[in-house]
Amino acid sequence: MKRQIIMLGIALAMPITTSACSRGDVDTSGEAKPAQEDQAAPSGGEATSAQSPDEIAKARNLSPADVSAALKTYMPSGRHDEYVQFASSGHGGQVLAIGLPSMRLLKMIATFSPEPWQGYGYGAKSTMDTLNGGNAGDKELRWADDHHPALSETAGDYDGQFLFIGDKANARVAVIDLRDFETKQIVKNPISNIDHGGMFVTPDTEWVVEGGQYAMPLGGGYAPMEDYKEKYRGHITFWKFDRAAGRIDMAKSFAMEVPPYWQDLCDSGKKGSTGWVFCNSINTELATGKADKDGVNFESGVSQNDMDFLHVVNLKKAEELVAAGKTTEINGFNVLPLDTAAAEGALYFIPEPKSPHGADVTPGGEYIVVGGKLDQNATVYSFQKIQDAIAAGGLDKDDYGVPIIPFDKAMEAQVQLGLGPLHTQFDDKGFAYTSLFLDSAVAKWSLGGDYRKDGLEPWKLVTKTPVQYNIGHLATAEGDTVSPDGHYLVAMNKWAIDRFQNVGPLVPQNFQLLDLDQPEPDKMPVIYDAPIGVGEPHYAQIIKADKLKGWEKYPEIGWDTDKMAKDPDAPLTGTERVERDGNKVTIYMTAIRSHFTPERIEVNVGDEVTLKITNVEQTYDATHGFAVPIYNLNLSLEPGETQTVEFTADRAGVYPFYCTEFCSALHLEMVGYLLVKDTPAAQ
Ligand code: K7E
Ligand code: CUA
Repeated sequence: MKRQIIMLGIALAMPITTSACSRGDVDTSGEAKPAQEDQAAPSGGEATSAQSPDEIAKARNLSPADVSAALKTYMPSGRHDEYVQFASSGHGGQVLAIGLPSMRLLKMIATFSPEPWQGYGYGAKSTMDTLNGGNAGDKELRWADDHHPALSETAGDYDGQFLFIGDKANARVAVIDLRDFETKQIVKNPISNIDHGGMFVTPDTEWVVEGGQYAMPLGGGYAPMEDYKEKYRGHITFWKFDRAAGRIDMAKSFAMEVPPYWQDLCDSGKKGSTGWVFCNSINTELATGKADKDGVNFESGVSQNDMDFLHVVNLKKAEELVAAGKTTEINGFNVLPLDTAAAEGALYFIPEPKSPHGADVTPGGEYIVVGGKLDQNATVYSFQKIQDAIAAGGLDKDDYGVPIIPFDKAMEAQVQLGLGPLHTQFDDKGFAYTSLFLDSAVAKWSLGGDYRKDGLEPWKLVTKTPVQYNIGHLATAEGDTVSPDGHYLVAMNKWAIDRFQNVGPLVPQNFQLLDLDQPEPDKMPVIYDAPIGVGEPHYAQIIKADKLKGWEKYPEIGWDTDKMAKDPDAPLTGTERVERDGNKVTIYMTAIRSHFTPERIEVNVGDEVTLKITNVEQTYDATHGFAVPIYNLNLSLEPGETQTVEFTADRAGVYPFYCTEFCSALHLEMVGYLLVKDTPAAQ
């Protein structure tokens, strides 16, 4: 058994290697391989003057399947996509908005990292405040490894209002307002340095759930790894979301202390299971890594046990305990202690096989599906059975006093899918779709219970589609809500190898679109390959485009994008001026096609300058930029927006500032001069 674990470990680490490794007693029959030289995909075909569809298809070497794929995904100029996929960009630190089915990139929403086009993090005060809100004390954090986007929900359906995304690298959460697609808040988890970047909302978005990951002493202090079992802990953090304010309310949020197993991904209960949260975990072995030549490294240390623990959280109960004051404070943050959570029925465990990853609740909330990275099955738990087992009582406890629900008392089905099942999504016809990392495939399988009114055998593999290559997450349209749409599935593949033109050894990510609207249920062909030039994406959610009600311009001229209200002090046409108070200079400026007012600013070296600027346009898309060389200032001003920048004019000289958006025929003339005189500022 041990050998198998290690061999599978190699297969995991080296997903697409050929015969030289990952053989032995492991079934690698389904292992994906890139196309070899001699069987490489044909070129896209040459440019052709052919005009009829048949002639074009022939000239470009397109099969009938290629032609249908093209017709299913092609979007004529000016026509809008039916869905928008919000995808993480991983350590790119931003969020991608991609139209489906065309797979066109619509926007990369600046989130955790500065982004010049959106004027994010280059002086604009609202953006600096957002980024600085995510600092860890005096550590300015300017990148993130975002994993899981989570759209806000109403009654378990996406409502198109907000998007949350978690930063694995630094245990942070960002809040994006989908009225203007701008990041409004970043919160740093005060008790942990790292998490999984997993974000999951409860069905009405009262809570944004952050699953932890690598255990550490909560609060961030030091403890030797020899004290791992006693002093290291995991957490699941529940961020309270204030929808009216559009912000996470730190004071009403709390974390649940959990054992130092590595909590991984969570999902919220839905419908009947609302009020419960499920998180898979790894490292119930309490492995602490290889400290010397005789030690066991994490890779195999964490893979010893046949079962880890699915964490089952009674969130309603946890809320009651928090309301009753049964919390402690760590770094000023409410923490529900492990022994309290365990003793009071807020936390249970259920064994889950083998290196689990992903916990996904079915649309009706009846079942929880867990993938096992080193398993061949998706394991399905029944919420009702879990409730029955809890009610029956008499449960054994783990070393930390957490009651354990026996596997066979909670398990509904195990569905043999193939190698390396990870994540699961759903459609509107009672099917589930699970990514198979080692198989490099998407598995479609039938749910049971009330989902099976069509006479099909329940809990059975229906079909698999190979993807290129080694899929991590997948997303179906609204596929983790109470009412999935089906239609499309995006496979988010970890490797792309030979699928695109070579651009050097760092290879684009490959999102593949699969068509779920085939007449035969055992067909789900890949109909589009979209190279993603930032990485590494993890999860994505796909929302019906008509649920998004983004603004075309800000509602009033002089809009404060942080407060989402008119700034009473905003410069407006006719109120432009320069005010001086000692060495403090305040400039009230406007921008309109094609000039700034004022367009000549004179200050003394050492002056402290506050510049407020309003784009007074009300025309859709009439954005102006404001860039000052050398001072590292760069704003993007959408119609109606007011921004503030503060800087010290500490370098004398002449600095032509200009508009960075080609806004009109006289855009090049949209310029002004910042003159910093070498006369020292008044004190
Ligand atoms: Cu990449 Cu959701 Cu962080 Cu799986 S996770 S792949
Ligand atoms: Cu405004 Cu160019």
